[in-house]
Amino acid sequence: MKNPVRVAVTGAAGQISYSLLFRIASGDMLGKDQPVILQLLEITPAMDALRGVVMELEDCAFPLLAGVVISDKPEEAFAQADYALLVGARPRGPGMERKDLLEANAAIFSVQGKALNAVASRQVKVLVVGNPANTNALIAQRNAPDLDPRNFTAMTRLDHNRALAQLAGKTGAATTDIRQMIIWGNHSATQYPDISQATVKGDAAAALVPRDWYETDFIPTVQQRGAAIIKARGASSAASAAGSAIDHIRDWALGTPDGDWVSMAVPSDGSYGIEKGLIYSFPVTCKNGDYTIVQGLDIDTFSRERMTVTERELQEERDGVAHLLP
Ligand code: NAX
Repeated sequence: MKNPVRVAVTGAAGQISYSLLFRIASGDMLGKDQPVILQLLEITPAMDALRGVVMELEDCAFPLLAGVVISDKPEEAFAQADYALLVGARPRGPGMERKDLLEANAAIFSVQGKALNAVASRQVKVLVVGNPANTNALIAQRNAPDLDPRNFTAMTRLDHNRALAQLAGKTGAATTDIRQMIIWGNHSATQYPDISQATVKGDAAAALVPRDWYETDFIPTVQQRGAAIIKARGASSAASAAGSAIDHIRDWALGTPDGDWVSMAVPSDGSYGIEKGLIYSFPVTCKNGDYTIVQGLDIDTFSRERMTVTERELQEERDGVAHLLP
């Protein structure tokens, strides 16, 4: 058996974590031969609820769960962490402006970035799920100058999976028949779900569906799926968000399949003309625990316009918290 790895999860008493923790502990994320130690962070008022979650984790008697640590102090929860899933965030409260939300989260993610910098493994892989995820990841990254900036990522895998499901439904295919889906940009309603490179059973997806469906149905449905789930369920996506976080870390750690790629929001290196440094969702392949942005794709005018809209939104979010970035 391998040595256990340390997986820190924030917002551990929340609804996404209620699905996520059990799947990590069962081996869905890092493999059925990889023991894990869960290091769970919550705010002080949620520590009792978190103790209840830990009781349930114990009661599952997961063979791979080598330990559980709980804390309301980031320096304890992130100590020597190999993976950090930053799920907890401040939700938008009544009367809160977008700017207030950005600032409240900037405060949380700057503290957590500093703590990761101080105590996490030097190779820690960070996934930010808590919204606004891309900008929260940027804030954490900037506050962790001693860690590899490339190891700070944000989640657009849920959007990627939603796009696969919509295209599969329309073409009568299975999601596993589809390759090379892309989500560009921000995890928000400006994201650009792009099927121009996608194939379904080897055929170009764009030739299989009406252009009008793609532009006026597929794109807005994927962009607005989170809101549709809140409307139907009375609560935001949780199990699907947890599943996508599992997919994101699993593929980053263990690799993407040959001939396919996934979408991850990662620090832009200037690829496709996207401003360097923004945490922007690109198509990436993963191998040996590292990711590479897919290069050389043709970008037509339709795509370029949408890629720029979501880039601008990320620039605005960043400029809104610029005074809090070191
Ligand atoms: P919940 O409100 O159920 O849980 C969040 C938990 O985080 C709470 O238990 C809270 O006490 C805790 N928390 C708040 N501040 C914290 C801090 N400073 N340190 C540690 N814990 C803290 O929300 P949930 O439904 O689990 O969603 C969590 C986040 O994921 C939200 O920001 C949500 O908007 C975001 N989402 C992101 C998605 C993505 O694709 N990137 C999709 C799903 C989800 O909407």
